[in-house]
Amino acid sequence: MTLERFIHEEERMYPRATGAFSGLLHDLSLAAKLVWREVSKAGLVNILGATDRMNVSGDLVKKLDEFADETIYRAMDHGGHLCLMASEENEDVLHIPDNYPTGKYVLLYDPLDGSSNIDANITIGSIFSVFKRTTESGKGTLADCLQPGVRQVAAGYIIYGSSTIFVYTTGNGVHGFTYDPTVGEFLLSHENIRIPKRGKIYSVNEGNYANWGEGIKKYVGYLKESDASTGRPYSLRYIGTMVGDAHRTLLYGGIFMYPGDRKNPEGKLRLMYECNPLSFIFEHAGGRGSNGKQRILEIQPKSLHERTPLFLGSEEDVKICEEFLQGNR
Ligand code: AFP
Repeated sequence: MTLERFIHEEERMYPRATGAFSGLLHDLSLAAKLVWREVSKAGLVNILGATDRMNVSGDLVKKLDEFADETIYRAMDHGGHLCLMASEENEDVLHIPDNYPTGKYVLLYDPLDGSSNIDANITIGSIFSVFKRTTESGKGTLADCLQPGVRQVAAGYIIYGSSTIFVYTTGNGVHGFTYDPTVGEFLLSHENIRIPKRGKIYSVNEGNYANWGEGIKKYVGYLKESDASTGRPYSLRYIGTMVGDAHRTLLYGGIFMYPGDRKNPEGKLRLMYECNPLSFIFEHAGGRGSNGKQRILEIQPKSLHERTPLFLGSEEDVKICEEFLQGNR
């Protein structure tokens, strides 16, 4: 079962579908293949290394980030399905060129997540989030983007790891497709992914411990205590690429966290480009995404690049974490 066929079979469940949504997913899968092609040969061509430009988050932009950013934009700009895009690499919204038609969807994407891992040949990924526009017609506006995550109509990521996997949901289960370069297609490999109710792995940058609040310190202490009945002590795994850490958490269960701390009260991860799409996927796989106080998907965004603390994973693990954060344990 190829990704293409799967998308078309899903479309048949909606007799009134215009095909726009399927077209959009098709364009995204093409963008994923193009990015995969460059990522997989990054060590061979002179594409590794930094450019001299800083992005809006103040990080040094890598050449591969620029390539992925442009590739996704150009794969998506002319299909007539989108009225607007926004990328983690660009401060403002990205309009559809005047010579192309606009459509009813909005795309937000993180073109290359985990870019500081590129030069070490460690797993990286791309993340996307799709909304229906809220404005009636014409060019989209910022308001079309600033919708709470619960209104997403699709979300997904592509993980460029030991193999390349396209994981997405439109609300009918979470499905994963592994890229087979010999046929040039993503093939269904992980149908209807369900995250275990509780896991045995936690994932967090513990180097920030000194700046954490009491709740998160206590929770991580709890995970390290020995108690066979709850699978503790948990193992620690941390890649530093959210897509990689989240993908492992989705398959094996447990919890991935990027808490706020004294230096960065809102943490590091971006609500629109990282936390919303991953929370949408996790919820549709039976998991939970929280900022410690509130469901991530219910946060009303105020700006494109805002950040939020994130606790993402198995339902029971995230609930216990919330209890510690709220001082109830
Ligand atoms: P980069 O794209 O700058 O490597 O950042 C990756 C990321 O946004 C996310 O993918 C990781 O989970 C997180 O940052 C890692 O951040 P720390 O290096 O602070 O642990």
